[in-house]
Amino acid sequence: MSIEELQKDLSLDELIMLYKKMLLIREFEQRITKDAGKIKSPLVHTYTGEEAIAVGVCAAINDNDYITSTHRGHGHFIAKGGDINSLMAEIFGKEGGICKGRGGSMHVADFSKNMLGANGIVGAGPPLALGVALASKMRNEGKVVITFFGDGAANQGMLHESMNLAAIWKLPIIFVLENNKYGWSTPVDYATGVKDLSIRAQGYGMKGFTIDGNDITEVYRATKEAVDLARKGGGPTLIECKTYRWQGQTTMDADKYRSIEEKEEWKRKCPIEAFKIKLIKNEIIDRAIIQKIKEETVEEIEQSIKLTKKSSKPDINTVLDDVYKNSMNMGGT
Ligand SMILES: Cc1ncc(C[n+]2csc(CCOP(=O)(O)OP(=O)(O)O)c2C)c(N)n1
Ligand SMILES: [Mg+2]
Repeated sequence: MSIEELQKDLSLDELIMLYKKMLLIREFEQRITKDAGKIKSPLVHTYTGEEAIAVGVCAAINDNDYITSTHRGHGHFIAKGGDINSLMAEIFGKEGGICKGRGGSMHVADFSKNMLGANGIVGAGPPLALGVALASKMRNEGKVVITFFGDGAANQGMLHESMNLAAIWKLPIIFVLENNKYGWSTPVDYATGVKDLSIRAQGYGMKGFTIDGNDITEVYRATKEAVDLARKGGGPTLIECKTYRWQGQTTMDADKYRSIEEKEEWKRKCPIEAFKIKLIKNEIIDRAIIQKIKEETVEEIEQSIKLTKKSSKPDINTVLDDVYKNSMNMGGT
């Protein structure tokens, strides 16, 4: 999709915001990667290289629409409008974190933004999203639900059960498959018998597209089409976004299973650089604006590091607060 076409939907400020958000995700994660040793849980999964997906998808939905995320959830959290100070503090296990330091990187959630949570269980987001989409339909709310998941999760039974139910009940849900070529160290072409995973949509009677997940304009266009269909009662869509993660599976991964050439090839397809070049060509931003955005972004992140350092550790006496719901209050037994 060209920038001119995108401009029919988005203002200049909104286009620049897409660039800023991708950069914020990139810089945020590169900064925490430097401090990874201080994070209590060593399993921090970065989204570096995949930023166009979260930002492009979230630009095509409304604030009151929902998302469910994965173990690689910082990008989804930021793209849905989550506050980076509360994200930073959560990752470092501090009281000021969005889940008061109880969740950590893999369980960030911001219900005030309808970001329903990252999830340490691969493939567990789609069935949760299915329930939310069913509620939206039964209450006639007109809200759509996006569920992000990976190529590894694409082979999980719960995903397929969710796609089947979503299709037969025509639920307003969009399955966003982030195909970064690996499920941990397992290559997708070893684990899967088809070239394009979106073909699986046909087996459930829903629409499916495969797109370049590093091109934010394509991600936006495909999501918009799926959202329009879902809001009209046309049911779910599967969007497969081809992409690549630049870093190891986690900050602890030696990452020996991928060649240097392959990593370099994908770095040349950087989603942020690609969008930046399009914006410059269309005279929407120039070198001075780019520099200013970069400086502001770095400053914002440094401020959040300072706030995180000041935030206290959760008091051990409150360890069970907000973790269990009193079943009597829920009408249970
Ligand atoms: C049910 C389950 N099985 C296995 C794991 C261990 N695990 C964590 S991430 C991961 C790979 C997931 O790959 P993919 O869905 O492609 O997402 P990506 O990490 O590439 O973003 C695995 C196997 C898990 N967390 N949950
Ligand atoms: Mg993967």
